[in-house]
Amino acid sequence: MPLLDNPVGVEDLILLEPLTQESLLKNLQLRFESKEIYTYIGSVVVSVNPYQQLPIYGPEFINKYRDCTFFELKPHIYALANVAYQSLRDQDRDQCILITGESGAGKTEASKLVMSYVAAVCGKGEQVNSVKEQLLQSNPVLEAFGNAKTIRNNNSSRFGKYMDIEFDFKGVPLGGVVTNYLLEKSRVVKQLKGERNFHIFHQLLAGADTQLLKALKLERDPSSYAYLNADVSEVGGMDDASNFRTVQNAMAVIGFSEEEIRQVLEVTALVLKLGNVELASEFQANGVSASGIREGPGIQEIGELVGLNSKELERALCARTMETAKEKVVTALNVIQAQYARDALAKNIYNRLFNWIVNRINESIKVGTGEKKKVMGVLDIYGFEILQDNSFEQFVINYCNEKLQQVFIEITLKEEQEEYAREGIPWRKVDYFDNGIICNLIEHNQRGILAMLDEECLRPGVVSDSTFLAKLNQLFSKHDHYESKVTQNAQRQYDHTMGLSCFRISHYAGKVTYNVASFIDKNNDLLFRDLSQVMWKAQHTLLRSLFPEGDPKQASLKRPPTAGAQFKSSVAILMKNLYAKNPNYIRCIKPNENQQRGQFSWELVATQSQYLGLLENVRVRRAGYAYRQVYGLFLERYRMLSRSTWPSWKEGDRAGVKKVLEDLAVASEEVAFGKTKIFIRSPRTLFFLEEQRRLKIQQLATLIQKTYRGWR
Ligand code: AD9
Ligand code: MG
Repeated sequence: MPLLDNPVGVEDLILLEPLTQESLLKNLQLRFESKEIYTYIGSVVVSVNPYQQLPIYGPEFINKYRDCTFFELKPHIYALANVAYQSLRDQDRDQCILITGESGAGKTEASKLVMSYVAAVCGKGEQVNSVKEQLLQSNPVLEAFGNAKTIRNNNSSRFGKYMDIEFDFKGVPLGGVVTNYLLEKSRVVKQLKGERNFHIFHQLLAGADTQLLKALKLERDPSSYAYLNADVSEVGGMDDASNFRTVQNAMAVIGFSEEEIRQVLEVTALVLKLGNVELASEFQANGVSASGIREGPGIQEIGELVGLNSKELERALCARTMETAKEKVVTALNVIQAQYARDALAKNIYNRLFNWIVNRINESIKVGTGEKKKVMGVLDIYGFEILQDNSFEQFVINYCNEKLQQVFIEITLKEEQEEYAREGIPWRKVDYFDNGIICNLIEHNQRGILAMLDEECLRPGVVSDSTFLAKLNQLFSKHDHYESKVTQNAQRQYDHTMGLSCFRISHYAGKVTYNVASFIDKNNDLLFRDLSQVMWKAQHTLLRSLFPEGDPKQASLKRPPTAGAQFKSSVAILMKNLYAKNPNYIRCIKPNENQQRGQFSWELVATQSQYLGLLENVRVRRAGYAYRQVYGLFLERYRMLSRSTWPSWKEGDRAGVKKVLEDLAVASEEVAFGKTKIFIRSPRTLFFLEEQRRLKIQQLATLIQKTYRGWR
């Protein structure tokens, strides 16, 4: 029977016959329509967002999965979490769980399922429970400050997150470390139509009692604030007021003091109030256009809220001091420049506040350095993005995805093939695309796009986005993965979709056209020194601590690293971290653009399947063997299963393994004998061996007990 005649499709895409993009999608569709949202590719879990609560989670299911091996029950994230946790605990192998997919595909929900599974099965006791609680409660806090309603997802994470959960040698959790990547800070000052600012602003206005609002000098109505989109203050199914209480409570559980919580809210209120600071044009006597703050209570209230001198703030918003070795020159800013400075300040304060919150959480959950730890990393990071207009943010996000694809390729594909070659096992060659060339195009230390961007940002003289583009065009005119209008024209290609200010990269997942407008500015990410100095002078412990460079004693003229350089180095650290661990993959898919249950859009899923490389993943897994072990260890573990090899065997490990497998009647096509290792094709055979071993041990234990009783 063709497997697709099965009304719920196959549970493991490795079993798909025939294997095509079409049959793969059809299988996912069949399963989705039967509410079977999880499907395996070997040990990889593919998850299709159901957009409805399915009765497959919670303690009862956790208990079922914790007692079973991977392929015994239906595919589930719990099964993956179980394998990862057990292998960490019993085999001492650090694990990482990589969750990828596009916005709204279910990554964050998947990461929470993994965390809650692990929390449920690892260790007991009051102290352990308090560690678990702190780890779990970091989610609502990070989501309040880092998530927002977007057109694509009502609870969209606007930052990347990697969390290491750390355990002792028995697998009991000790604590963890959160690393955050690139918060989308432009959202603080502007959102697309139909989108909202970060949840916390709305939660605060809806949930704070009158007294708190008054203390923060805020109005309850979101439409009072220029930084909030008045048309979508509420989101269906989301209770901002009750979430506000959850967040406050979570902060307390994590260990934020009352004072710290109050200060965090004051800084949040400050950002909102900054948005309402109106700037107006003024003309100076010499005809230079300058700006000033329009009269109103706002600036005064800001001063009182965070202990700032409002006159100094006005001066810093409306003028810039240039310092040279010899003198200080103050230039007036026109109203556009002053508005830009105000928004830059608001974005900077919020971004730094977010980083501070992450650090504060880490202070509470971090583990002392002395102990030996086992680690499980969970990565919930933005998937590959192709938007209508792609800018610097998409460029770095897609760069990160190239790097993740590289980890995947190197670990899953390259290592497999190389090992088979080493072991002399026949291998049907699977062609795959090695994306190292694209990673290099972006990240090469001297000649990569990021290096070119930095060079342009630091170069004296007139620098602009177009000089940056010109540089790229010159350097990469012959690169297979780079195109622009200039390189196209040189090759007499006339492509009307390519703008003059754009370049295009052929990523592993598809071509993306980036517009260079504001690349320089976003990469520079500079805040005028006047502003950081005023912030540092605030009589507010938290706000002041966010701007250490404002301290005149600290002020060195050294430039902080650019946004691109920072991102590149944090990606490098992440990669190093991932390479040191055993990877487990969850590939998330969004079934439709409407956040609706039951709708499966074929085209949309097809594109995501391509970005996630699902078909290639199945092909490699099918060509390969799921399990391998050196002969000696394998024989040691299973020789008790054959009378020929138990209790003693003297004819060599390889021959012994052969004997055990023959005696257990394991089909010959299921195994391959390498130079040093035995290879087993399907995990099911391994489970069969494990089960036989378990029964044997039980038998032996009973026998020993009986004998012992007999002695007594
Ligand atoms: V984004 O890149 O942060 O914008 P994610 O994280 O991939 O995105 P998220 O996990 O937030 O998506 O899922 C989006 C919404 O889908 C959730 O708010 C839920 O309403 C819904 N969802 C996701 N997974 C499940 C699930 N397993 N069961 C039920 C789900 N609903
Ligand atoms: Mg998310």
